[in-house]
Amino acid sequence: MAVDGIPEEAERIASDIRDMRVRGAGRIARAGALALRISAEKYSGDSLEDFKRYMKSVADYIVRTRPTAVSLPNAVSYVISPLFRLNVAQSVEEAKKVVVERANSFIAYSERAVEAIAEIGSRLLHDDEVVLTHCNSQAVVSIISEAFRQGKRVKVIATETRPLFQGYITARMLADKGVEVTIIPDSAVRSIIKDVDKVIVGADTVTANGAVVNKIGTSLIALIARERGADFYVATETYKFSPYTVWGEPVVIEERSPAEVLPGTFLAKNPRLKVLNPSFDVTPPSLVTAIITEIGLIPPQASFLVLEEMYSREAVHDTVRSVEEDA
Ligand code: RUB
Repeated sequence: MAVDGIPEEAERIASDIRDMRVRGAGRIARAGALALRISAEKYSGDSLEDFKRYMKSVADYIVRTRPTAVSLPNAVSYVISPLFRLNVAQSVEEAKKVVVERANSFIAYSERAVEAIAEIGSRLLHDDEVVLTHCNSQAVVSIISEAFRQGKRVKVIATETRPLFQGYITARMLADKGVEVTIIPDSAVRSIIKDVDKVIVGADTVTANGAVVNKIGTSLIALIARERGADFYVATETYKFSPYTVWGEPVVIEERSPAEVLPGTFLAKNPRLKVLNPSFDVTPPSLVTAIITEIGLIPPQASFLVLEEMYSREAVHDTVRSVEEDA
């Protein structure tokens, strides 16, 4: 249920995330931070306690839009958690300023992180290599684009990515930059893996033990890459590492509508048919060569250390180091 008084723009961002007009874990996180900023800026009451309660409901509402990518609760928590610390703001105006600054800081950090990942990841790619990717990840596209910009003639194989075909977005983005891209059906991966040097995929969540949650089909590709001996890299910003998994919380795998898999008319004619449409799967750390992050290339087994570095005991809910600290 929508939140009373939530501005139209923030409501639109929530429905854009829910209906996947805004998609991909990084973009979702930035959109969530923006929705909180807009909600704070447009708030017109003068009770600090009411403002905090209102921001908490907006935050919960935004987090509920899609369940799997931890970048969303991490971003939301980064933006509003200071409000709930003692003496951070004495008035609604001061509290609004805190939210606006934290949202801007998150968005700036996130954009810089993708650039850093592009820089680090591009060093792994060499002239004439063939890279296979799955779904549409901004982190992956930025790595391949950067390698291409440096003059490396990398070729890309993009899976279609059923049922919503996000692979077409990847293919178009890279082809527009001049990269040679070949689209394959998801089921062709094992047939073409002999031509692939490296697999690079994005992530929605990385757990404390280094398992990677990404678009459905990713774990099959990882298995095939292992069978063939091809490197399997994951490109992700550190705010996709899940602090919740440290405490044993399972990652919720989003189950989407059957209508994404089969046309409604077919379903209507076959009412006894069941359709499963899980949107993500889990790749175990043993199948991941390394994780490319903005703080460097890390083995999946070091994921807990990344979380430990990101979270101090005092501020367990701050999900990214502030841009100021970093500068
Ligand atoms: C997108 C997906 C992407 C990750 C990483 O799934 O699985 O690989 O979100 O993307 P959906 P990015 O299309 O269902 O959102 O690197 O852009 O954050």
